[in-house]
Amino acid sequence: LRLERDLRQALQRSSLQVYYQPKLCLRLNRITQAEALVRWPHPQDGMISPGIFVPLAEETGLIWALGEQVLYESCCQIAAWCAQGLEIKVAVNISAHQLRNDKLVDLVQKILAETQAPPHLLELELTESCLMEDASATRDIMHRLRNLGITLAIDDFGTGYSSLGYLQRFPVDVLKIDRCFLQEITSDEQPGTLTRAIVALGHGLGLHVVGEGVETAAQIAFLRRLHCDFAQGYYISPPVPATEFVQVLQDWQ
Ligand code: G
Ligand code: G
Ligand code: MN
Ligand code: NA
Repeated sequence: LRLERDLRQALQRSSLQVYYQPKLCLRLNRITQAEALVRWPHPQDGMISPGIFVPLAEETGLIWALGEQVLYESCCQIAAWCAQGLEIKVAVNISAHQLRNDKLVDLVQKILAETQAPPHLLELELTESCLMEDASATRDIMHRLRNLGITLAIDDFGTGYSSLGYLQRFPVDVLKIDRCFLQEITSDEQPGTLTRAIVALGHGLGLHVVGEGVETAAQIAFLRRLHCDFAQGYYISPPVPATEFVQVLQDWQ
């Protein structure tokens, strides 16, 4: 209850922060994208993880305000990087609660217009569970979002309980392989059968594929051999504040 009150206050004061985790383009060997990850610097409890307060925000209806602030902040950052001559595509996490509301399309359109962020530099990350409920309404919202010029990714791919059929029914551009699949790759001898299969599946459908949770050189080498498109994880960089992002970008150049 205290946490809910504090979160409400943090949203009123716009005190949530957005960190950016780089994604390495494996073809160019450069950082060209990032995932926006919200952070809450709590006055007493220190930095609180979204793993704790995003579910709270979903239960209390605060997720709409939270999502709006993260989208706005991310689009401002896209525009700020563009002004510095940096084209960084930013992916924002969207929860099922937000996708269910068809005001999401208007919100994204309004924020793109206000911030002047180029739509092709914004991606939304949806989880498989987003696609389970009310398929036709969700598909309609996804088509309208894509008509704004943005792209859509499926996050944590392979951990949902969905049938694979939805990949052909919903308009998606990117698959993000859940980090549990890469964890089994501990040396070059390891098979990584599921990772290999997911990359082939994604490419077969004409999608880009992102390997998540890359923590070792062996894992990134494995993704390169599979011609996976992007790698994301602590081996490349943890999520960092925008002020540190350009340094990480240069370190990888
Ligand atoms: O950053 P971290 O690994 O602690 O994130 C934990 C979870 O919180 C992840 O599943 C991530 O997708 C989710 N998350 C992070 N930022 C946001 C956000 O802005 N909106 C939503 N809906 N989820 C987020
Ligand atoms: O569910 P989602 O994929 O949005 O979650 C992203 C979360 O994964 C972020 O909160 C981030 O802190 C975490 N993360 C990012 N890279 C790594 C990694 O290499 N290993 C692990 N264990 N977690 C990671
Ligand atoms: Mn994500
Ligand atoms: Na993920």
